[in-house]
Amino acid sequence: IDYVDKDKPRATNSMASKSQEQPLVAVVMGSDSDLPVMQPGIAILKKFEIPYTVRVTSAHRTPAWMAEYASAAHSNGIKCIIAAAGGAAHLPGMAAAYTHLPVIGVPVKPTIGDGMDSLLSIVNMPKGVPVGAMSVNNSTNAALYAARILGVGDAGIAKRYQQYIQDCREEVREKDRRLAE
Ligand code: RP5
Repeated sequence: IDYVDKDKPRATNSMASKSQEQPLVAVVMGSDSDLPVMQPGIAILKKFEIPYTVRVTSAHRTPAWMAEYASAAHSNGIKCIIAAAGGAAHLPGMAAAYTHLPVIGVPVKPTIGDGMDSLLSIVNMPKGVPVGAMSVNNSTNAALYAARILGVGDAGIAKRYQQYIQDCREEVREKDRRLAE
């Protein structure tokens, strides 16, 4: 069976600059049109030196492929899934239904509306199938949350996160100092 959606090409490695090592985070998207929203999060994964992969696994257009990918994620070495989708954003919830791995949802703002439909589609899960839900288009926080999860068992990632916190604090203090001048 060919699970690849021929009308919607997968995000290629060159588009997403896939890391070379065994991926620990899978960034899955409902469409390659979600990729621009996910780029800030991908930049965070790179900054924290977290190996990742980026794939298009649509819950609606390629349901069998989506199920296959989420089902195999754990045995393929993935530790955490970041799932982005817009509109009727079922991908994070469906991915969570097929894996016990933590799934972090990123609601993508659709072309129509403000993204509340995407947010509610992700956050309003039935009891028993938890999905972490970030704010609309906030792939940065999704990646940071993935780093927090992975940092529990990886001293290097934890250390880089602590440095990130320090850098953020210093950045804000610097802004404050400039305003006070
Ligand atoms: C969702 O539909 C995708 O996650 C995307 O946000 C939205 C629109 O997809 P395209 O029509 O741009 O492929 O499934």
